[in-house]
Amino acid sequence: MMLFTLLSLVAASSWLPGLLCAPAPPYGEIVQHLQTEETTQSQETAQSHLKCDSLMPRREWRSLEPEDRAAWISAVKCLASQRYRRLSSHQSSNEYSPEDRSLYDEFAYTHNKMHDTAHTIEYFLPWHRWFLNLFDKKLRATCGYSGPTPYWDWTLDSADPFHAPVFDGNPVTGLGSTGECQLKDCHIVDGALAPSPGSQFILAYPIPHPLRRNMTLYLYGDVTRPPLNETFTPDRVQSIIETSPGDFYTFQEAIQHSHNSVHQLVGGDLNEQCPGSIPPELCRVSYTTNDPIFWLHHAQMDRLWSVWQRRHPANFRAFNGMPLNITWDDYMQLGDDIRKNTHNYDLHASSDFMMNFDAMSKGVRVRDVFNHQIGELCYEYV
Ligand SMILES: [Cu+2]
Repeated sequence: MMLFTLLSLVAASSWLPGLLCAPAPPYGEIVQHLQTEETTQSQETAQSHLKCDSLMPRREWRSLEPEDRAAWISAVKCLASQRYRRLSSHQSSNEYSPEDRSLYDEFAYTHNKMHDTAHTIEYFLPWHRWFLNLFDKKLRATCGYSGPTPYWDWTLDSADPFHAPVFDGNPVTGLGSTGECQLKDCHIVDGALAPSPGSQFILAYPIPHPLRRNMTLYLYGDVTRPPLNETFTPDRVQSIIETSPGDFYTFQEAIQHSHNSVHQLVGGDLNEQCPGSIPPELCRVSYTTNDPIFWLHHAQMDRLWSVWQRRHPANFRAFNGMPLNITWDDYMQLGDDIRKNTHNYDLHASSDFMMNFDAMSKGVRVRDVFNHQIGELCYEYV
């Protein structure tokens, strides 16, 4: 799939004169991807046979019984204990060390392989919705887990994220707190994922190592910056949900800022901070999924998309790669921003786009994940 960035269009000198004279400006292209009522109805009809027998409840981490927390953690550790040598259609010989891979590492591998699709801004939420579903299916099929992955509602912890229940140090039910950065290269030292006799949670990428965290309120430790938790307060997130009805792009871009702050606040693997023992050039791969917090964090992102989808009738099937209400004058003014953020703009963003999951899954169209209560998804947020 070729992704046309707006920059490539703007930069194409042969295209510009045509643009300026054309009867239909790019604005026409921008709006053509809006979902119409007609397509919505036909899609609903086509998908009516995909009704779920029941919906699996996806719950907030702190509301789980201790045995349910322990069950999820132990299923994750089970995946990490299964040795696995992948068969990929995108096999590459030297990006990762071939040894010591687990089924859990397979998710880091796929996330890295598909990084551009998954993180080109318009496909971010739909791609991760299916990716999380693949992870849940693997937990159930391989490790005897019965539910969907829970979510971490970080808005509830924005005032004091360091003491969030997800960072509990209980050796069976806790995901552990921040790492020991003075003596142990930020390896976590408490909770069920810390190295202990008879229990190792070792990640393969970028080199084999125990889970690392380096929690901070300030990006790069720079106290002159605004604290990271300002971006995910309940008020901030609520206002993101309330604004821009029908405009998926604007919603997703805003919520992605909150999302980024959580990665940065937790640090270590979740923020792809390179292990101290290797040169930075060996870290030019994505391994953020190493920290199991990733899955709870992305379940929360998925939940917020679901809340937004249900907040306004225009939201449920909304999908676009540019703000909807852009005028021709606005478009012409966007020039400088576009030059700075080329990857964020895609005039051809479409809910027909087939998202790729490497060897892990068939391709999935964006519009096929709009409704997580039908088809192969079948979960609800409670
Ligand atoms: Cu991702």
